[in-house]
Amino acid sequence: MALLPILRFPDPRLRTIAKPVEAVDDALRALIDDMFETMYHEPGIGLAATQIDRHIRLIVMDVSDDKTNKRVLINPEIVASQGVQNCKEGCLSVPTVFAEVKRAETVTVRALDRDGQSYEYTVGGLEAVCIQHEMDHLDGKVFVDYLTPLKREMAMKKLAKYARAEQD
Ligand code: GNR
Ligand code: NI
Repeated sequence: MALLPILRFPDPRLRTIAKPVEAVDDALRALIDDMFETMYHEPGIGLAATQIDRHIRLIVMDVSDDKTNKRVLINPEIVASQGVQNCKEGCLSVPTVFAEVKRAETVTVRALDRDGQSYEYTVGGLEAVCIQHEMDHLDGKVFVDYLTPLKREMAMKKLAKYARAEQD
């Protein structure tokens, strides 16, 4: 197991469109384990492969606070969505910045699990937000893209200040 470095916005590699996973094998499962370890360590509720500079359609998630809701989504597709919700989002690639984003209230997602089996489920609330946030990463999108130019500018400044403070 290993902790993986997380790309930081505005790293251009976060703009990469991820390619479908071709084989769900032991090498992929080792990567999944490392992604869970990294996500729990941060801590975060989700992590897309894009964020660790692996440009394949792979997401790990756990919105519980006791590690009881582990989810692996390989080649995920949103097959239905309903309603609207606003949620204050954060991102491990954009530390210290939190902002409201409008998302679907519930989503039905189809994906492969860590054994390569297809499954489908419908969720709402924070888990639905997280799925949409992570799937955006796979398409090269970051939640700050949805902010108004002014809020985005403020986010960029806060991030730059944080990066400087980290260096000293
Ligand atoms: O840890 C995370 N928390 C979070 C909170 C609200 C909405 C989305 C998220 S996802 C984020 C982890 C992350 O950056 N995933 O890409
Ligand atoms: Ni994120």
